[in-house]
Amino acid sequence: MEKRNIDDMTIWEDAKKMLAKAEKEGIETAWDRLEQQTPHCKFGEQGVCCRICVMGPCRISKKAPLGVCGADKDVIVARNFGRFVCGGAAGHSDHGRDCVEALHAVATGETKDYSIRDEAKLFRIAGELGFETEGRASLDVAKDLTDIFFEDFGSRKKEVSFLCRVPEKRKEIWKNLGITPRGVDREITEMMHRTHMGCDNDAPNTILHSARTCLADGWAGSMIATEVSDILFGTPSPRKAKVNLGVLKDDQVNILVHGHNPIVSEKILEAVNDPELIERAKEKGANGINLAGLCCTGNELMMRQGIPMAGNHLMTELALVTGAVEVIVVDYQCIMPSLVQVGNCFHTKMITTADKAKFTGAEHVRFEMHNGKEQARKVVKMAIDRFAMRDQSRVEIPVEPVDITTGFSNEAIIEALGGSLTPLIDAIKAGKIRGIVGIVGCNNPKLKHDHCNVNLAKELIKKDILVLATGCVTTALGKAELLMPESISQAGPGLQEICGALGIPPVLHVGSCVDNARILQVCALIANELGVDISDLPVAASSPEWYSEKAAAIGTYAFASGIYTHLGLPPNILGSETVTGLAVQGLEDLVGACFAVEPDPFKAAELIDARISLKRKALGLSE
Ligand code: SF4
Ligand code: MSK
Repeated sequence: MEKRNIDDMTIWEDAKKMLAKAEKEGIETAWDRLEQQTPHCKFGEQGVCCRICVMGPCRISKKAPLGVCGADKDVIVARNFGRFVCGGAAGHSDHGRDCVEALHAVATGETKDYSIRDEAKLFRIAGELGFETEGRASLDVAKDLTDIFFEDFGSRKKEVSFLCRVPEKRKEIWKNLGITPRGVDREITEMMHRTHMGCDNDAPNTILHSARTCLADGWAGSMIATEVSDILFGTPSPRKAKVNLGVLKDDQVNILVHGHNPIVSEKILEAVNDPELIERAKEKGANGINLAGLCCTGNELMMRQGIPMAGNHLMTELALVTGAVEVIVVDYQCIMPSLVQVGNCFHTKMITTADKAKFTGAEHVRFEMHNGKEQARKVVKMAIDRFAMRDQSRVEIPVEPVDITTGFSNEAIIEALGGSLTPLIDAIKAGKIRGIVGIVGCNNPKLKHDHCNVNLAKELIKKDILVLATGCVTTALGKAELLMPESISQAGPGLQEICGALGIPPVLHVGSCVDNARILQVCALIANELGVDISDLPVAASSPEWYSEKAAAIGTYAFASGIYTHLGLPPNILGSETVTGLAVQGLEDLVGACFAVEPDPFKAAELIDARISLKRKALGLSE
């Protein structure tokens, strides 16, 4: 691969300045390593390399069309895709289980470090799942709720609990196809079983179970993660925050939190506000302690507490290149191992907190339910002590931060609408809001950083399409100032009128990766209100710059739920016409939606727009 010009690598000023600094100081980044890895292995890219037994590895070509066992390219591609999305479903869902364990520890008195911050939501969800709450103590209800959620991970149920939210028509489709999600661990285990040598050797059958596994993620693992996080840490409501590398402070102790689960970062937040620790920082010559987020841990803290966001996936290394970060505290998922090395180029210490996500070279401070507060104080003290090691002459904070609005949980959206979704549905019917699109996911150095994320959102709002953002897309859209009410001037006239009247931006930040479950729920609520299926709605999903197994799992549960899903890059399935055909067309006949792949954000906007027009017409709605 030819060396790329910095201007072709990213659209952001802060990223460009830090890339230039990294180059000058000889610090390697993901872009450099991509160059070293390019061209990628064609067999891997096409998905036709099989490594699941030691008669192989086998790679399929014209000369060798079958693996040693006789598996063809369709079987191998389907198995690889199944295991790929299974990894993503496992990631989200194991995060969900950690949240349930935290709530259980609170309910049983095992910990006093955490508590229930949104009791009303606890009771509301308990009621929704059909058990008695009248006159009961909240800890009692929480204990029962966790028992139900633990069962959602197991194999004793015929369907996961939140299927009560799914429109009847959709449930019928899943039942007829045999893909109703039963239990998170059950579907994940079965996916691994099916893809063992000598089991599921029928590509469409394997793909259908991939859908079932991901539905267990979307409607159980992720949904449970979101709802329990709200119960424990509070349901997000609109608030202001700041974004980009300018949120770092050159005169303060800077602590970054990175990963996905708020269980660690919420305790770090408490510790940085501890007057005793602030005093200690001042004694060491700092003007205070500054906490900022990265990726989805950043989203969780920003949504609920307004903590500033330093950057998204491709900004994580560059945040350390500022030279201003004392410690980076991580939980799990999307954390590049290279952060240890980049940190070592400065005084920055990486601290891991979860036994399931240790990094060689990082310091491990194990967070458990009973010691969250104590461990957080320890981490903050370590950061303060490192402030003296900072070489101020190497510090460069490249830009001023940008304002954003965050906190649009479903509850907050309904409140902004005056108590129900009716005004939103009326606006959709009247064509003022022509449709809704969730833009979600990551960055990928194969694509110009945030170019697709930002331009797709801009194009869609111009077409009167409301955008809901989660994950790393949020930071991109925040930096582009699309998350401020003032950005309605960039929206079409209908969206301008509605968002203007409500005082909300045309792009709403609804959360982190697991919070895509909030989007599923909104779609289900609208479909139920209209008495139709989710696949009948003028809605779509998009992950323009995705990279991860989790993003593929999200895309898969989105289309299996009936939501047309755009991807900026294809998954590694192109080696099988059967699997590719299913993904981009065949599944449409089965589940009423499919994937569309288009790297150009302007063309992608046209595709999504055409889909929304089609759905509006079918519902008898005017344009
Ligand atoms: Fe090769 Fe079949 Fe083994 Fe895969 S399962 S490595 S195709 S022999
Ligand atoms: S962190 S999965 S890079 S959105 Fe959720 Fe960002 Fe994608 Fe990770």
